Amino acid sequence: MGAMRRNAMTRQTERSPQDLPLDDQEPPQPGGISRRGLLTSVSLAGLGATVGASVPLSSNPTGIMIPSALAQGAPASGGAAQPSGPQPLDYPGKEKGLVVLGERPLVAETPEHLLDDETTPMSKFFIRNNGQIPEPAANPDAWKLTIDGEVNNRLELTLAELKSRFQPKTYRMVLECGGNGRSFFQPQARGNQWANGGAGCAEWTGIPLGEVLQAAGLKDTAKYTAHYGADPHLSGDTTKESLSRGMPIAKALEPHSLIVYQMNGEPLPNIHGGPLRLVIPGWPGSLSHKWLTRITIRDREHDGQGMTGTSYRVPNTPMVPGGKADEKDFRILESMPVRSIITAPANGTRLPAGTREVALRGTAWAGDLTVSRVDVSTDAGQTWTQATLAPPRNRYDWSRWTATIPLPSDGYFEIWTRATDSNGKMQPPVAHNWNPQGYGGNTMHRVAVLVG
Ligand SMILES: Nc1nc2c(c(=O)[nH]1)N[C@H]1C(S)=C(S)[C@@H](COP(=O)(O)O)O[C@H]1N2
Ligand SMILES: [Mo]
Repeated sequence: MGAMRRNAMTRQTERSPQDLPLDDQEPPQPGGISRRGLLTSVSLAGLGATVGASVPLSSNPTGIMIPSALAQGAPASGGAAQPSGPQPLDYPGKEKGLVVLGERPLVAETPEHLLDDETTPMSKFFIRNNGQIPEPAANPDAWKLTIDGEVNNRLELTLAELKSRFQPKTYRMVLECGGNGRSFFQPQARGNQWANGGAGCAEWTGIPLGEVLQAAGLKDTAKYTAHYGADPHLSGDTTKESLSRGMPIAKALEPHSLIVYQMNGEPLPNIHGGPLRLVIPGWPGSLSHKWLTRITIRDREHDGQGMTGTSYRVPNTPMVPGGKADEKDFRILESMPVRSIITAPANGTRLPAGTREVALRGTAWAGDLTVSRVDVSTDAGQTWTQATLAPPRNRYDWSRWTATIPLPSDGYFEIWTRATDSNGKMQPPVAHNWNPQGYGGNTMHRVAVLVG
């Protein structure tokens, strides 16, 4: 993995011969290996030592999981990753169990079984970049943020001034990539092939964005934000933004929309946008701008990098999967859909013969909404058992859940989980509302266990 490490460390100085596709538009990985296959082998690798033989899963072309005997592509178990297999992340401060989905820009996801902590530690938190990773700030307190556009008083604040002028808030909140769950779309959608690990839930400390906007004095014409950061475009072209998204003023004024400088009580690390980033919970992670330098208030919807075409947009009229998109009929994806994942046992766990029940742990969240219930099944959804939800700490926190379910016999089981949101919408069994860049995929999560 030395080579990977070097790549990660030298990325900043690389120059691309041509513009790489941006905003989750990377083409599918060569080799045709499905993300589900890759993920399986990753969790198996982590399990080999403690549970012996493991139970690979993969998927057939309809996206339904099938046992390994019928699957192709995934290495059998254990050992070092095959050249074509999952690439463990090698990055300072990060667990090797994270899986690299792309090296340039650096993108890595957290396998579901590593999201088993109440609060996701920095070491396990997913990474999503669209451009280069900037050099760490030499003097974080001198970092400057500008608020301009449709405001009465343009503000230029250092991080030190921001901290001294405003009252900080700390909330535990889910940050989730808009493409989370993308790998479950059929046919394959464009972009990083996330399973369910393009998400994490950390304690974020910062200043409510709304208070800073009020201090700048929003004009009546203020309608939408536009976010800018210090990460250079992959090509090195200084006239281009790696990403520049925005949101309606009402979302910006929500008390949980924060300008963040601490993650889990520590100064925000460079890889997560330190010293200063936005955290805009419930909506696609791309709104949570890292290395934040400027917010421009606009009198209309933003049209920056990642706002147009089919980027972070979904069709109003359901389209034929794989068909041609009518971009005029697309709308911006706002609140993320409901999702539940099983965080223990890990996919591929082998339980001793005679085991007749299994304790499950998991977590669920629902964009702007709350999770009203989580159910689990061991018979492909014929019967369901309701899980017990722990109360979230604050709005936008995830809901940890537990359940104990009977295992009627030895043999092969798949445990399924599905969450229902506070509007009564439940996760579907297959990815729904296909779109070219695969947003909003929230299929039920499944793990395989073998008893005996
Ligand atoms: N400046 C900047 N901010 C950014 C991005 C980026 O490429 N550049 N990526 C966004 C996307 S798509 C996501 S999902 C989150 C990921 O945050 P993380 O890397 O801290 O997990 O950051 C967002 N903020
Ligand atoms: Mo994202």
